Amino acid sequence: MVVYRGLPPMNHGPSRMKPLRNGKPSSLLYELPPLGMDEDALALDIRRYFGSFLGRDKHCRSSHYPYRAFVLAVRDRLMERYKRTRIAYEKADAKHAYYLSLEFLIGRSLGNALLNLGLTGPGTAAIKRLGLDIEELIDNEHDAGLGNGGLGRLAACFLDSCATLRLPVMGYGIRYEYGMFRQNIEQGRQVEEPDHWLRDGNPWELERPEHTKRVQYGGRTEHVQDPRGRIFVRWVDSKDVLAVPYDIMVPGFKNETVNVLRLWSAAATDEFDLGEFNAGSYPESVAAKNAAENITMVLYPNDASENGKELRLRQQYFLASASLQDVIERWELHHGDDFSSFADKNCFQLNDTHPSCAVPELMRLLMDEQGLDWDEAWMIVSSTMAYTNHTLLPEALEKWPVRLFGQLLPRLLEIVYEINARFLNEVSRRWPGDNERLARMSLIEEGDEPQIRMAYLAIVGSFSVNGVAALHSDLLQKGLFRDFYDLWPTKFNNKTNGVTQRRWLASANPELAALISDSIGEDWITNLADLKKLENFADKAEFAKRWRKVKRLNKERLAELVKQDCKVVFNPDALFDVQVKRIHEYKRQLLNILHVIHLYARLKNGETANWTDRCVLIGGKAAPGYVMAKCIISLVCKVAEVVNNDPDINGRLKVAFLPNYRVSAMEIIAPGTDLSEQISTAGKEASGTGNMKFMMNGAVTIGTLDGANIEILEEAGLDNFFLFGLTAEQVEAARRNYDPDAIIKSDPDLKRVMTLLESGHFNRFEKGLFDLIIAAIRSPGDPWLVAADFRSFIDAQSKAADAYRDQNRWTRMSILNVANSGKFSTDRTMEEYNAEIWKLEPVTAG
Ligand code: 26Q
Repeated sequence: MVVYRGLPPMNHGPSRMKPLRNGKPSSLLYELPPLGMDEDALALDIRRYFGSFLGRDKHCRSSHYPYRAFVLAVRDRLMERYKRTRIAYEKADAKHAYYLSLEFLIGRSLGNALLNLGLTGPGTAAIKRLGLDIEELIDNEHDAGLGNGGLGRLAACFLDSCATLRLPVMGYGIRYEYGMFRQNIEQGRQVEEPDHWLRDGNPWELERPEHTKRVQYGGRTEHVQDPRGRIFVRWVDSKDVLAVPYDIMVPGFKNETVNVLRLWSAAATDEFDLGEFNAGSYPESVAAKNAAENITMVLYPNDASENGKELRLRQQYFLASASLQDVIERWELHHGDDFSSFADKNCFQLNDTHPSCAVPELMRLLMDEQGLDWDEAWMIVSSTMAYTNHTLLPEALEKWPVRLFGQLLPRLLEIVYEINARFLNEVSRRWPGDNERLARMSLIEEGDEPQIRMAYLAIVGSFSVNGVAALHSDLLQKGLFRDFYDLWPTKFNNKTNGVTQRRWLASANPELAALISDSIGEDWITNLADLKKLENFADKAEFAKRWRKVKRLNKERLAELVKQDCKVVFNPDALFDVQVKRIHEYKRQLLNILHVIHLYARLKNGETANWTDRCVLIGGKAAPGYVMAKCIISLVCKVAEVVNNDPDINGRLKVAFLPNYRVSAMEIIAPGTDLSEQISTAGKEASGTGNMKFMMNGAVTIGTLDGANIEILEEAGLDNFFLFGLTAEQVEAARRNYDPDAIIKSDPDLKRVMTLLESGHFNRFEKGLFDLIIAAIRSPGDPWLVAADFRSFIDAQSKAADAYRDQNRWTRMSILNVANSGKFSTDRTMEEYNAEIWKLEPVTAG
């Protein structure tokens, strides 16, 4: 087979390094005795790293260097396991899955690495012996905020579970220089500050310049014939960018497995600069270099697609192309140009449509670079790609203007057109003459500005399409993707999300974890369903007492955070009522704050019979351009200011907006929460995963029948869940003749809330500040039906307050929530992905 390789060789990093004369490293270089896993060995390594590698001494006053030294000692232990794992995978000739995601919201790594390596005890002791405090060191780590929210955090939990299940799964993502922005609150307004998380270096990553890839942009295609008459396509005159990989190791729980997350960073090519330089424009060449490196500069901070931004498309293609080239490079190492078993050994999971350029890109690589014909290539692509959808909001579906796509990725556009032509052929064979259906299903949406529908591209290119909770998957099949479900019903499936109990219970809530393990053993750490055994303890007074004590401690910890970051004092005896997540109208933080205003009005009116003291915490970031979301943050802040400073309220109600909500904050928040707010308009939240973290930590949910709440309710039972609101079906019906003004008139409580809000009581010095919000609530077109669910929300809240006053009853509910949270482990989720989509064999490493 003739293989065309049109690209000049790379001149980056390793190519400048001198090769070994006989081409092989001495085995003495890489075969090492295993590192000690005890306190002594760790303490010695930490001292050596601190004094020798980092060159610090007694004058070092910062806890940063001891932290660094500790991380390096831990990383060595990850590294040796990573190598053994790789050898085991190679030996087993294991099939691999690749999780392609524009986001991995990792948070901090130290605590998790210690836990999974079984080093928490020895590490804590070693640090103590060196006269330091482990919590203080852990606090030095800047969150790796390479994600917006749910979708990014899910990717991180998935990697933890895959490593724990010994599955050969590798993550591929982008190493953004700037992660999710830091949120400051100034005068009740969100102010964004860039998150330069790599400023102090990232001791967890390892640069791998020898695996650098070249990614093409722009230029044009040439269709040329080889001597045997075969047509080949060359992508020429492109402006290329290098993708340099950085690896982060992902340990499984005490199983000797270490998988890897490979993050790509953009770098300019050398010839690029030289060309410009020889033409006499040195500054332009340096500027061009900058433009190339801009590709991985910053994470887009919106968690609903912001359409049409060229840089975003560059990022998406950058990830897809570099990752696929990387997999193919490894394939060629063992199989040369024989791709006949490629599909048996590889599987790509697309985390939403963001990496869906992978579909046409793999076609291109197989045809243009490897010389396969269309049918061979399509067979491989359509049996290795799987797509996960994470949203039901039609406005959040990604589309790219054909014009932009063609300018940036001319070869990919040709391939997309060909995929579409063949696909529409299939549709018209199935439904002859149904032109409306053809237009509906086409990968190209026609109009003034024709657009590529990326979700459709992903569906057509994949053998599996899944939603992330039962209701969500159901609604995808009945609604958004109905035509595709009619065509290929067996492609569609559900994989209900989860979270990793290692981070979200064992590590975030060590006291509760210890109490649980004390009662039912430690199996739950890798088999969460085991928590069911806690049901036997729900009515044991002694156990309940210990449970309450742990919750109390965690509430004190949370109160400390709130005091530090919000300057508001929370009383740990009060009901801690928490809603933390991205700020979105569909998530209805607004409904939450209306309830707060209702409570405030009650107190002001002396309606304090059966009162329950309550502390309400709301946190989350708004996309910088999302005006309404920012307005909602302001409302929370202003209501907090009024309520907290009103002497009539006297501490019986407290409200705080927590700035800069992030993974490491949730690790303190979830354990200290009593009531978990999951109050989205039914049919809008695909799954939710915060809901699971709260449940696992003994919070009771107040929620709608939306996303995974439905499954949480199924597991916990109606007695242990505060249910309210319209169902997804009722929401659709209610929209048709929705009259919020009538609802407000007929409900005295809602009327009173609206009167307070409209009187300007919360914005006395900024008239009109909340007009947008008031108009939204009163609009017959309000898609989120805030007024419609107000009454049932208030009633459910009042039931929650009553339940909390009976501390025995509440503790029982809390225990039963944890006992029934077993389903919501990503271990279960990953087992389902593997059994039904990836079909990998677990491999024992070490
Ligand atoms: C797309 C294009 C351009 C710019 C940004 C984006 C973009 C980025 C992030 C679009 C969407 C996201 C993130 C979506 C997300 O986090 N969805 C959540 O996924 C969770 C995990 O499945 C679910 O639990 C949540 O219900 C869902 O909202």
